[in-house]
Amino acid sequence: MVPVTDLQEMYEAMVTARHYEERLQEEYLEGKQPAFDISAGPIPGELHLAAGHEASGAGVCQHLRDDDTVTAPHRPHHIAVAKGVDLKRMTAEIFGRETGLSKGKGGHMHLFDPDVNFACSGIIAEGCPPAVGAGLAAKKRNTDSVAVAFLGEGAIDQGAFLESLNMAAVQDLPVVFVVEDNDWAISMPKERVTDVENGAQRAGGFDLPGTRVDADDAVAVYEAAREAIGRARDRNGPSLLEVQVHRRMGHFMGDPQAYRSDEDEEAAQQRDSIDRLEADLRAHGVDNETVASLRSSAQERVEEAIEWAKEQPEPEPADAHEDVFTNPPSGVTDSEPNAAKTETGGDD
Ligand SMILES: Cc1ncc(C[n+]2csc(CCOP(=O)(O)OP(=O)(O)O)c2C)c(N)n1
Ligand SMILES: [Mg+2]
Repeated sequence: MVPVTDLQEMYEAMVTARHYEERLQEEYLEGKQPAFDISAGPIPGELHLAAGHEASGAGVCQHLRDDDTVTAPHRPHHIAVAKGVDLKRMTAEIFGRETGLSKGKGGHMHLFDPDVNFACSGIIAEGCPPAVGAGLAAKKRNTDSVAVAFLGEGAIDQGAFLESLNMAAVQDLPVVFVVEDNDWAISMPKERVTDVENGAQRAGGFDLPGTRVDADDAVAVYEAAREAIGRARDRNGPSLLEVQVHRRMGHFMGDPQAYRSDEDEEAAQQRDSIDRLEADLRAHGVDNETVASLRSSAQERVEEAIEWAKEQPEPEPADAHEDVFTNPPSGVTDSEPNAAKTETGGDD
């Protein structure tokens, strides 16, 4: 049995994430055309959208508390929304504003919200070792909190992931690894780089349980995640859950997807877990009015966050070298913030 309130909360998280990204797209494209200038407009830099992944974030995070840790990859918005990351400060971060979660220095791939123990990174599989660390901390502190590491199927051959699975298994840690399989790693189809069709099989090599579900059915994701997270919370060890999601868009905004057939893209767009969950809600007796109000309150929240973020101040250039691990290169002073470019020949 799935409590209908859980279904409603998942639906709310999913429509919030979808609408949020639709609005981000509009904001992102401002000023970038006609020749795509990635550094122009209110959201400079890359933007990876997760349309078609929403059921994975919502179905998993529905079982999590604020004190549980989540690490996410470079496509993080649907997971951040479902984990309860502060939407206003997240948006300010994406817009590079001073009141953003990381004072506007991280951008959309580097969102950190210690209030709900959420972090993400643009480095593939990077979230796995910190999730294992959080699981180890929970074990040592003897709490019942858990850690979840989300990653893409393109990361399942990475050492960081495999070593993390091993460490979690050997130490019997409360960690769940959630692989979002959208069949693509940028332009690379999964079958060209990975020997297994079902990534959950990776768990077998570490004597851990592995399950695969399809995100078309958000309720199935919810149920599989309930088992995996319950197992971790009850201190019965780690596990791996692979969720088949669908990449409805390009790898990043502006990706012409010349490598992908129209049929593949259309097939992804036709499979929408949000529509299916809406039908599930109705089957559970939720009326049209309630569904409409969940949608409109999600839209209002998104609008408020975007409006608030756009009014926030830009960071001071002089603060660029604060909150970083290394000192500025020699010769760079607060009064000469661009000197590093001259010295290193670039800003990579
Ligand atoms: C360690 C590392 N190697 C390579 C990259 C470049 N890169 C960025 S996204 C990506 C593909 C990721 O594919 P997947 O894990 O399937 O996630 P998806 O983008 O499909 O959600 C790669 C290779 C990186 N960011 N980090
Ligand atoms: Mg992928």
